[in-house]
Amino acid sequence: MTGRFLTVEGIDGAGKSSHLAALSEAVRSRGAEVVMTREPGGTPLGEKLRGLVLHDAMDGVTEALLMFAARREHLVQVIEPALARGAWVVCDRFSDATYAYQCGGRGLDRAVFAQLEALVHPERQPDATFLFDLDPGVAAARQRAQRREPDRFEREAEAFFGRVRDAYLERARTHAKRFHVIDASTPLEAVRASLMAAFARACP
Ligand code: Z5A
Repeated sequence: MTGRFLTVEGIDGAGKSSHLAALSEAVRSRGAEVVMTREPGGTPLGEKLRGLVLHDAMDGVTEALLMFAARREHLVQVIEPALARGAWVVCDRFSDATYAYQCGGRGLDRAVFAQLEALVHPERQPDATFLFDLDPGVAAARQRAQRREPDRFEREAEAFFGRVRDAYLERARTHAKRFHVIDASTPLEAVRASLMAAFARACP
C-alpha cells in the first residue's frame, strides 16, 4: 500500500483537533497504518521547540526558523520513514500554518517562506490538506469556553487571526488541487460529515 500525507489546518479554535481521531479512524478502516502527529512537535526535539515558540517572546524571523527547524526533524525522523513503509500520516498543521501565521499573521516575506520551504522539504507537500475555515470572532468565543491558560498565539487580537485566515484562503486558492476547505461554522456533526466527504473525494 502507498502511504499518503494528510494535513489539517485552520485558525486557532476552528475545530480541527475535534476531528483528528475520526479522520485517522477513516484511514484505519481502509486497512492502512496511521501515524497521527502534529506541528510544531512530533519528535522529542520538535516538542522542545514547540514549548519555546508557544511561550517565549521572539523575533518573527526566529519564530519562522524554529517552525522550520522542528519541521525538518519531523520530516526526517517521522514523516518520511512512515510514508516510505506505506503508512498514512495525519498531521495537525504543516507548512501551510507557517504561511498563514508567520506570513499572514506576522508579515514574514513570502519569498523568505518559499526559500525555507524549498530548503526543508523541496519535494514533499501534503497529498491533501483539510482547511477548517471559521470567522475569527466565532473561533475566539469557542476558545474562551475552554478556559485554559492561552499561549503566545492565542493571546493575539482578532485582527491577527483575520490575517491568518485570509492567508490560509489565499494558499488554498493557489494550491486548489490539494486543499479542501471545510465550513467549520456548522455544528460538530455537520463539520464531521463535510470532512468525511472531502476525505472521500481526496482519497477515492
Ligand atoms: N503555528 C505557527 O504559528 N506556525 C506553524 O508553522 C505551526 C504552528 C505549525 C499551536 O498550534 C500554535 O502554533 C498555533 C499556530 C502556531 N497557535 N494558535 N493559535 P495547535 O494546532 O497545537 O493549537 P491550536 O490551533 O490552538 O489548536 P486547538 O487549540 O486544538 O484548536 P482547534 O483544533 O482549532 O480547535 P478544537 O480544540 O478542536 O476546538 C476548539 C473548541 O471549539 C473546543 O471547545 C471544541 O469543543 C469546540 N468546537 C469544535 N468544533 C465545534 C463546532 N463545530 N461547533 C461548536 N463548537 C466546536
